[in-house]
Amino acid sequence: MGYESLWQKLGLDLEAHEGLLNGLGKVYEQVFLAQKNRPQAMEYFDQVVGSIHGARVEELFKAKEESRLVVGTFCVFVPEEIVWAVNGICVGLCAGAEVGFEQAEELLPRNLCALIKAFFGFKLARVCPYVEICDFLVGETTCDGKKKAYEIFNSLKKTYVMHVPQKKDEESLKLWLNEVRRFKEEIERASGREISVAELKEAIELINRRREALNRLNELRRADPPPISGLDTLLINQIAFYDDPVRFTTKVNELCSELEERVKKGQGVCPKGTPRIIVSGCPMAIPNWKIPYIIESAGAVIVGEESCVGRRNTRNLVEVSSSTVDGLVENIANRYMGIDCAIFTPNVERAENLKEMVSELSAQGVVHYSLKFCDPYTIEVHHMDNAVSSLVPTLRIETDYSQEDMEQLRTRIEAFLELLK
Ligand code: BJ8
Repeated sequence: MGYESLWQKLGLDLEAHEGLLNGLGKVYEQVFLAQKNRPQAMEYFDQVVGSIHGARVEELFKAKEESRLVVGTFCVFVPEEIVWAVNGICVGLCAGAEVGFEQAEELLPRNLCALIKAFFGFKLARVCPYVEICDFLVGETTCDGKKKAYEIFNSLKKTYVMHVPQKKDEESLKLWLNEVRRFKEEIERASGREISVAELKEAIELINRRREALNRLNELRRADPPPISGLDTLLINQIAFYDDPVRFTTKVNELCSELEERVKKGQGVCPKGTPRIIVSGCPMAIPNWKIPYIIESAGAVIVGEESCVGRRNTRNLVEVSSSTVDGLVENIANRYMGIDCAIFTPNVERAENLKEMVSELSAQGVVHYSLKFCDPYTIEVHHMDNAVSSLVPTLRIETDYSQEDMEQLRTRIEAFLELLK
């Protein structure tokens, strides 16, 4: 593939890394390439995955040689606009595979969500070039698992932690605004640059454009039949976290133009009348495709993701109407406080947002998805289900990254889809 020397420079375990990429390639073929009626423009996203640890990592490596700051994050609460404003690069890092778990469990309890174990596992097994290339990582005080795990992770890789409040009152917003200001100072210090109004506006517009392109894509899924599968849309949302935002936005818009043509002609990824599902809950980091794969290979189509790797990450844009840096920072803080993550109490907007999605996307069923040991989402299912179960049938799933429960999940999902016929 030609990237070995790069991976070696980054200190990867080449043998383990090769095993990971080979495994990923096989799964990708089975899950994505075997789909029928895929849009032509998916070719770009297939290429991105085909070179998942190659071309983009090389770009980051070159950026570092030009002294650009590269920052890794694990949560959509980190205001990436501030990193882009110093001509830095922000990379979303959450790992979605059972890699290095044995090593991770030497440092962490076994009964911890797979997402946290995976980001430790990828680091400890030395198979993620993105973690290695970052100057530092940014964590957040969201769930207890992540909050406490960052204390340990900091000894493996420098980790700066943002304080995310747990309520949405006025005092919490003040706290959060100060955190965003503190983060801006940290980024300015690390990059050696002071952010100007023009730079911050440009960065806000850059990320707004990416969110708008993803929203355009989501809108197109209202059609019956939808012009694109849930699997492909999830993949695009996953790639959004690490691809170059300008190129990515262009490619998503090109795809949307193709999809608009499909919708006009009544062409879809599945027959008209295919059961339409929304998946709601924990984020699905790349390459976590287990549940969408089961749902779509069982004959339904996913029309929306109520998730951070989905609508939660794109719903709101940052206002650009301010002529001062602090005014723009305030706009950023306001936008991010609108995120309806389950770590908030109460979290009423989330149920409202899910209801809205069900109606806008004409969904016929909701699958509540939680990672095992994720308290915030597993507990919040109660309210979420109360909000939508009178509108459509719902199914609660708790799982992890292992493949052992595949057949059991398939049986439950197939039985659920029978209800929708
Ligand atoms: S804004 S959802 S990305 S915190 S699954 S690690 S919550 S125990 S990922 Fe999240 Fe930010 Fe919220 Fe989104 Fe903890 Fe649950 Fe694990 Fe989770």
